[in-house]
Amino acid sequence: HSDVDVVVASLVPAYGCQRRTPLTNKNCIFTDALETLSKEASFCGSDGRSLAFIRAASVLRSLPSTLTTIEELNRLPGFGEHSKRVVQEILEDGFSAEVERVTQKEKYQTMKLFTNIFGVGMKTANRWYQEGLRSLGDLRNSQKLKLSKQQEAGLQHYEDLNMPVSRAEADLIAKMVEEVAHSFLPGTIITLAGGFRRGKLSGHDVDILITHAQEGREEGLLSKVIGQLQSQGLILYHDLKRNSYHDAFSPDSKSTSNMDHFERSFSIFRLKVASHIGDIGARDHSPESSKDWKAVRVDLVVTPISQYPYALLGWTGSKHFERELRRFSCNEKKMVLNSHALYDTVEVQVAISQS
Ligand code: DGT
Ligand code: MG
Repeated sequence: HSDVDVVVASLVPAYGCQRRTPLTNKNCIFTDALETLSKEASFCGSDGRSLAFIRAASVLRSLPSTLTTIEELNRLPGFGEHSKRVVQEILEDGFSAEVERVTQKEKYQTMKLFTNIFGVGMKTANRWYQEGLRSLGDLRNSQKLKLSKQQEAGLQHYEDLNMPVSRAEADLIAKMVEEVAHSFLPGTIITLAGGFRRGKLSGHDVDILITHAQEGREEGLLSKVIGQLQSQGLILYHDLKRNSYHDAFSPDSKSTSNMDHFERSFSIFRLKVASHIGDIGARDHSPESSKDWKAVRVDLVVTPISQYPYALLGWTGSKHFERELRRFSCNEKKMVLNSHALYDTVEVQVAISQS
């Protein structure tokens, strides 16, 4: 590397959380390809390989302009041989033959279809694939398949849930939740987190944080809010998880999960949308075309105000930004960051050894 290369490389910091990333990705052609390979790797159970492709894609997302030469690529951090080869292929031919091959694979297509169902993870999708199931129709018609309530809802609302949620729809849902929450507890603070908080114009779900300035007042609120929305016919599915913070941090806890421990509802809202009358679909008189609602995935997360800053940071995303922030905290600062707290591991060790 020349001195110039070293200077340019230092402009793109190694940790994803140290980089500014523009809202519009100028390098989709490369990042789409890398993300396909990342998915394919995760479908094969290779999480390390999957992450390597995500890392490379994240570096390209942060660039202010489209990559045009191999020399520029060589100056970027975070690229393994495989990712480099894929980008090089696209620079030369306009596409990657390897990626094309992957997207044609039956297993890739099926796993992608199945893991896009709410409630279906990699393991379940893979089991269904091994059992010979290939389509949503196969799942819907299978006699012996035992679906969880969540998967049933996911399958039932598959089309809606795989349509992007607009910012206007997300605002509407946040407002609905706020109104109901205020009717039970004035002063409740409702915050739209996730991709929308990062300025994205659309997303796959709506992430909402709920807190109150007075610690403890938020307890018990969520089930009342859900109950009220349910009685108004606005909830198609919901699964309430109670707060497990104290269980997780008790000395006999076996929890090693990265998930947080807030009280939370995984739900599907029934959102009223403008009627389709007047558009092309109106000529078709099937019941679907006159449907004036849309199923939308909503996550409601309740946090005590003392943990709210960490919850807000943890729920704003992106997933990769969060992963990098935690890696940075651990490696560079010797601190642990999660959605509940930030603490110094050295001090904790000292405290434990003194106690
Ligand atoms: P989207 O919804 O696809 O447009 O994009 P995002 O960025 O809103 O992604 P999403 O909704 O999957 O997650 C938002 C953020 O919330 C993400 O950075 C990670 C965090 N998050 C989501 N689920 C969990 C969870 O179960 N536990 C923890 N700790 N964080 C989560
Ligand atoms: Mg989201």
